[in-house]
Amino acid sequence: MTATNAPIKLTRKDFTSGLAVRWCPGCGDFAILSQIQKTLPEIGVPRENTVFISGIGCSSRFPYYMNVYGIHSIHGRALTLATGLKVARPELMIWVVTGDGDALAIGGNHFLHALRRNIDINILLFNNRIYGLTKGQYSPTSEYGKRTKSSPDGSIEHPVNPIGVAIGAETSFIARTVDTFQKHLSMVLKRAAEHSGATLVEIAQNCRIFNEGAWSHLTNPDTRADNVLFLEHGKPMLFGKTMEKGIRLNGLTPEVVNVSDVGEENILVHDEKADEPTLAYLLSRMGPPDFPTPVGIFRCISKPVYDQSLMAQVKKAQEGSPPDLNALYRQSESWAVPARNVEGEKCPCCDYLNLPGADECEMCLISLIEEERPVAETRRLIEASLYDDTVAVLEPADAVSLPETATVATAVHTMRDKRIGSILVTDESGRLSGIFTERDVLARVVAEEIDPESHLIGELMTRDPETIEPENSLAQAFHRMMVSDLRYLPLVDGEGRPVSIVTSRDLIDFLSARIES
Ligand SMILES: Cc1ncc(C[n+]2csc(CCOP(=O)(O)OP(=O)(O)O)c2C)c(N)n1
Ligand code: SF4
Repeated sequence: MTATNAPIKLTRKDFTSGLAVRWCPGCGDFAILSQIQKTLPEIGVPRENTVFISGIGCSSRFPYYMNVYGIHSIHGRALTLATGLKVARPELMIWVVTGDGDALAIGGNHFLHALRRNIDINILLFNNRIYGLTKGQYSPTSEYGKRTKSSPDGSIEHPVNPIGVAIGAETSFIARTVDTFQKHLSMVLKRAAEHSGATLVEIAQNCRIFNEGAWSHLTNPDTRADNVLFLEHGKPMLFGKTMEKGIRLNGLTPEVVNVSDVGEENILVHDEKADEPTLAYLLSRMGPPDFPTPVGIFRCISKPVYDQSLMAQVKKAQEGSPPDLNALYRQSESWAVPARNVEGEKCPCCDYLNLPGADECEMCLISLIEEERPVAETRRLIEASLYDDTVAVLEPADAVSLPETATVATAVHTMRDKRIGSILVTDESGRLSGIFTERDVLARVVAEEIDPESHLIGELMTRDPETIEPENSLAQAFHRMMVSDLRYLPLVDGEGRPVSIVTSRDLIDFLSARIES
């Protein structure tokens, strides 16, 4: 809780930014926004001490609509900003607005740690069980088998239960409410605001467009009484139109019973302050089809708050005598790094000056052992050549080119007669427009049974192939061929006209000649 009282009475309007709200008509986010704006004046923290921080998603647009400080941050990271801000400015009341994707997929790690650390922030998890902003992919809370754009055959992932995760992280305040349960939502918000430590409020939110009806069992007026269990501290867990049903514990298994059959004294009584989270966990697992879905405060316990403990440690450290940093640096775990000097091992390959006695170059990892020097020297020469020499040293064969209008038959005959594996293809201005290789002959002409006399190479060639220019280095030629898995690399002049062709054979011959010499 942040204990600063507002000097003047604020209203909902004071918390409304006036920016046009960009959610789809009927989106559950509207109801939540409206209720938060109505409830904040009752919570009574001044606007200048209130901050809303969000990640990315439809729900994360929330800070724009609030007339308080706000940060629309990056995907999954709202909790990291909130943590930093709370530690730096403990007097602020921080609300984090996050979606089920934002908090539980990309931000799952931060979610867990913010909760377990018990940082005094309030996390509002808008759970619509879908990625809304990115147009309807399944999320970590989508049900098994859910068909979406990213799971067309049905999701094969088991959904995560945010309340269960929060219990596992020993969260000190955990609640669930529903976007359209206005009074309930307001009550839960106030309780969260009062609480000292991390609070998680899961809000069942309807995404009108991509997951309409995900929570209709809770909101449909005809079925709601049978499907919702309102948790109240110290009260029996009753539900149904006339509160005729209840939850009883049979060993460690909850069951739905008729109150008239078992008597109200046998109905489980809710205890949000229980030391043991076991019952809260059992509740978190309840839901359709066998159980009503509990809403309300699952857990509200007291435990040390991270930011307060941290501040106490900082204060204590500041009160003590100033630390001797020099002594800290020089305690037994420190060691001296000898200065590099001419007696170090100079790498024959890259010239890096290694520490004396090094077996291997720290920079290029080549062996520095005497007997292995010739290998290192060869490698150095080859590397130097790759970077210093241009492709001209390969003396590549002159380009054999044909116009796009030549037939496939002509190209194949030319390749056979000249014993070459590729033809460079030119457009009407004589510039390189494509390449036709033996691979095209096999994969297109032979495999697809194309008539070579009636088809032109312009139809079958690879258009706009990767090229190289005479002044480019051998290393560039190697790189391009490797990355694009090429065996032929046309060499073109400054105008884009074919000059010659570099083949993988040329490069292999060059390398082997260098190694031999
Ligand atoms: C690093 C990164 N990855 C992915 C995205 C795409 N992206 C934006 S919002 C979102 C999920 C939104 O879903 P949710 O958090 O449930 O919010 P909703 O839109 O449903 O309110 C994704 C995957 C992104 N913006 N940034
Ligand atoms: S896509 Fe869904 S969650 Fe997003 S604004 Fe529209 S209805 Fe709301």
